[in-house]
Formats: sequence, structure tokens, C-alpha cells
Amino acid sequence: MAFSRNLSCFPGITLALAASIALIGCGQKEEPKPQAAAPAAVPAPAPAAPPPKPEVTVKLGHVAPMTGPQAHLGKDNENGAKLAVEELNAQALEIGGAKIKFELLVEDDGADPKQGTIVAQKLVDAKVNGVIGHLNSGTTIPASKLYADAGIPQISPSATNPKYTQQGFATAFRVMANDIQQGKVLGEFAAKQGVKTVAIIDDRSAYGQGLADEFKKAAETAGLKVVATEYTNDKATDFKAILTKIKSKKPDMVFYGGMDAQGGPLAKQMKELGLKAKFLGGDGVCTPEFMKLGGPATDGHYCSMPGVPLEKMAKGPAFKEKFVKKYNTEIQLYAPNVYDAVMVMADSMKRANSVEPAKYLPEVGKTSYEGVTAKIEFDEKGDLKGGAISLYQYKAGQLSYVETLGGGVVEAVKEAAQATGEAAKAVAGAAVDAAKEGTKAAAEAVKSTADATKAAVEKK
Ligand code: ABU
Repeated sequence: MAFSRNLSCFPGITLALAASIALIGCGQKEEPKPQAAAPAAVPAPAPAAPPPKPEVTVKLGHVAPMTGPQAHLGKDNENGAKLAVEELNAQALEIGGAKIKFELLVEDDGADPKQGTIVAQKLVDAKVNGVIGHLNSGTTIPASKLYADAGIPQISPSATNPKYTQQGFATAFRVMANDIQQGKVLGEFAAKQGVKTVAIIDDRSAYGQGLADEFKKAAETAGLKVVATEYTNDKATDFKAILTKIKSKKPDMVFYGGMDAQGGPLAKQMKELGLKAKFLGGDGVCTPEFMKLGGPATDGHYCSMPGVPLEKMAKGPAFKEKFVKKYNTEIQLYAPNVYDAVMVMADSMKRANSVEPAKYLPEVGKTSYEGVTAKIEFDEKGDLKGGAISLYQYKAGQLSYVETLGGGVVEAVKEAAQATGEAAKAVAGAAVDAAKEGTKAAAEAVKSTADATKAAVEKK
């Protein structure tokens, strides 16, 4: 048997013990029993990589006249929008858990109301997330109903006819002062120039006619006499017939409600016909193109523009520099406003954490955004709060800043006046109390209220 082979070293032991000895060996230490081989370690599975974030393309419609007499303004607007979109895409934004890519869908409405609604419908059918535009009031107003019906937020950078935001559409916003504000400032400015009589021409567009009407109201309120009213259209190039009629009325000033493509030649033809009247127009003529078309005949005339000069805005000079560097051309008119409009829309999407129109629309109305052109906040109608208007004079081919009126400036003056009035009431009240009480303390209250008034007014 196997276990008897070592019994010779343990004489006389029992068989059972021998069996045990045989098992532990003879004179040997017990060797550790070999352990059963541990199963090979199975590496823990690597945590699953998170699924890649979905990519969502946000389609922004952009509409302006890209052809026709205002194509230079349409291109300017498009450049402003493109710049904003490129900057947003460089930020690699994530909204609602998705990587966002903005895409601009550029449409040409030719400044024509009918074409405006055709391209608006096209954008609605393309299910755009928002619309930046249109440039003109005449196209913005009819298109706004289509966007409103589709629930698509629309921010116009430049349509200034008040009707746009008076229709009650929750989707309609604009980022500049409207023509009630602009017309009033222009009428008051005309009166300040010492003119007594004025002739008014408009191009029968929603903008031109609307602004001319507001100017007329304000000019007459300020004591000016309107001696002639004439009309043209936004494709015209020859104004000699209406200017000849106007010349016979000898106005001190000609006000033009319309765009630069007509305003420039009109100013030139005024000079050719020997009209000595000053020319005044709104934002539609406040452009380098107006001076190019009108030449030296534009020198010394005036125009207005919603907002304050870019040079006076914190982010204005940097915007101007990058725009000119990128496009190798000067800003015509609304490019900074378009840039702001795109940024406001994106900012609203970020705050809503959604690019869906129904979800981010409420955030557009709550906007408080430091833009290139203004601090952008909207009133309940969608108009820019506190929109200012600035006046410029054309000088040697440049727009020379004159002054800023309206908007925040007027609000500040009103607030100061109100503060003064309220403080004066408080002083009077304290004086009455002092007289009644006849005490030194009450008299001191008068003095301290008066000091507070002085400080408040000085602060304003
Ligand atoms: N804001 C003047 C040009 C655009 C428009 O309102 O028609």
C-alpha cells in the first residue's frame, strides 16, 4: 500500500498513527498546502462613454432687400447678421443638452410688401426658429402676421413704423426707437434751427409716409408752417417736377421721409434747381450712400438716427473695427442693430434653455441685454425701452454728430424734474410743519430736506 513505504523510521507505532505520520511525512515540516489557483481577475467593465450630445441646427431667417435700390442696405444688414452667427458658432453653445449650430437663411424681399409676405411664408414653411427682419416697415408689418400665426419670434433691426408693434402680436419686437419718437424729435429739431416754413415730401412707403406724418405734427406743434406737401415713390430718380413746385413756395426747409436711394439725388437736384432750403431727413437717409449719391450738395444738411453714435457706446468702437476689418467696407446703417437682434434672440434661447419658438419666446420679452447699440429691453408691446434719437450733419462726406434727444435722455430729464418737484413738495411740507410746531427741530428738518433736494438734483 502506498502509505507503508516510510514506516521504517517509526518502529512500534500503531497502524492508525502510522497512517497519520505517513500523511505528514517523516521528520519534515508541513509544507503549506498549495492553494487552489485563484481565478484570473476579470477587469471591471469601463464605465460606458456618455452618448454623444446631439447636434441641433437653429435656423434663423434673415430678410432684407438684397436687390433693387436698397440692396446696399440689405447687404449691410446681412453682414451684421453673419458676423453675429459666426461669433455664436465659435462659442460652441449647448442649449437644452444639445450642441447648437446657427444657420442663417437669407431671403430677399426687394423692399416690396408682396414679396415680403412670399418670403415670410417660405421661412415659416422652412420651420425657422426665429426671424431677424425685415429691414423695411412696408415689408415687416404684413410679414409679422405670418410669423405671429406660426408662433415664430421676429426681431426687426430697423422697421420704425409704430404700427409694427401696435398690432398686438406677441412675436413682434424691434431694437430701435420708432417713428413717433423720431418724428417728434425731428419736428422739434427743425424748429430749433430757426426755420419758419417747411415743405414735406415722402415716398408713400409705410416708413416714409409714417415718418413724414409724425414730423408734420411735431413741426406744427412747434410753430412751423407747412407750405407744401408732395409725394414720390421708393423707385424714383427724378424729383425736378415736385421740387419746382416746392421752390415757388420758398420754404426754409425741405423734410424728406424716405430712403437714401431717393434722398441723395433729391438733395442734389434741390441744389441744381437753386433751392436754398435746408434738407432734413430720418434714418433712411443717414448713410454714406446718401452722401455718395448727393455729392457736395448734401453738405450742411441734417438727418436723424435712432440710438446714440456707436463711438459713444461701450462696445461700439470694437464692433466697428471688426466689421470694417472683416468686410472691408464701412457700416452703411443698421448692421450693428442686426448684430444685436441676432444676439438678443440667441440670449433668449440660452435663458430658456430651448431653441423651440414657443419655449424661448417668453424670454425675448424679458430681455436685458447690453448690446452694441443700446441696452436692449422691451416694453409690453415689443418696442425698445428708452430709445434715443441722435441728430447728425453731413460735413465733407462724413456724418458729424450734433446731439442726442429723446429716449433715455428725455427719461433722465423727466426723472430729474420729478425728483425736483417731489423734493420741493417735501420742503414745503416740512416748512409748514416747522411753522406749526415752532420748534428748532422742525426748522432743522426743513434744512436737511433742502440739503437732500440739492444733493438729489445735483446727482441727476
Ligand atoms: N427705419 C427706416 C427704414 C426702415 C423702415 O422702417 O422702413
